[in-house]
Amino acid sequence: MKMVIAIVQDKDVSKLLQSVTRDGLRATRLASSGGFLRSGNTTLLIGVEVERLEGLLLMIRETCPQREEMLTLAQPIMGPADAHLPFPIEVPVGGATVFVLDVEQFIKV
Ligand code: 2BA
Ligand code: 2BA
Repeated sequence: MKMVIAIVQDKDVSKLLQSVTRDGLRATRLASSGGFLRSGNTTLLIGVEVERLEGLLLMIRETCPQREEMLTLAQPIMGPADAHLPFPIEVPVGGATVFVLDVEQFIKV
C-alpha cells in the first residue's frame, strides 16, 4: 500500500474527491496553507493499493490544472525614509504537489 499526500488548490478539491470516491478509493481531507503564498490549500491523504496508484495520479493530473496566481510583494526601496513598494509577481500554482510514501502497516481497529 502507498500513502499519497496531495496538496491541491481548494477550488479543485471537490472535483478530485468526487472522482476518488466514485472510484471506491478512500481519502482524508485536511485544511492546510502554503508557506509561500500563506493562503489556504487542501492536503488530501489517500491510502491506495499499489496497483491503483497510477490511476489515482492520473485522476489528480486531470482534476488539478496549473494556473498563474498574482502575488503582491513589498520590496524595500532605497531612500532617506524606509519605504516599501508593493509590486505584483505572477507565480505558477498547482496542479498538485504529490508525495508518495510506502505504508508499513494499514490497520483498522
Ligand atoms: P505555497 O507555499 O503557498 O506556494 C505556492 C506557489 O508559490 C508554489 O506552487 C510555487 O510556484 C511558488 N513558491 C513556493 N515557494 C517558493 C519559493 N521559496 N520561491 C519561489 N516560489 C515559490 P507549488 O510548487 O505548486 O506548491 C503549491 C503548494 O504545495 C505550496 O503552497 C505548498 O503548500 C505545497 N508544497 C509545494 N512543495 C512542497 C514541498 N516540497 N514540501 C511541502 N509542501 C510543498
Ligand atoms: P472507514 O473506512 O472506517 O474510514 C473512516 C475515515 O478514515 C474516513 O472517513 C477517512 O477520513 C479515513 N480513511 C479510511 N481509509 C482511508 C484511506 N485508505 N486513506 C485515507 N483516509 C482513509 P470518510 O471518508 O468520511 O468515510 C467514512 C466511512 O464511509 C468509511 O469508514 C467507510 O465505511 C465508508 N466509505 C468511505 N469511502 C468510501 C467509498 N469510496 N466507498 C464506499 N464506502 C466508503
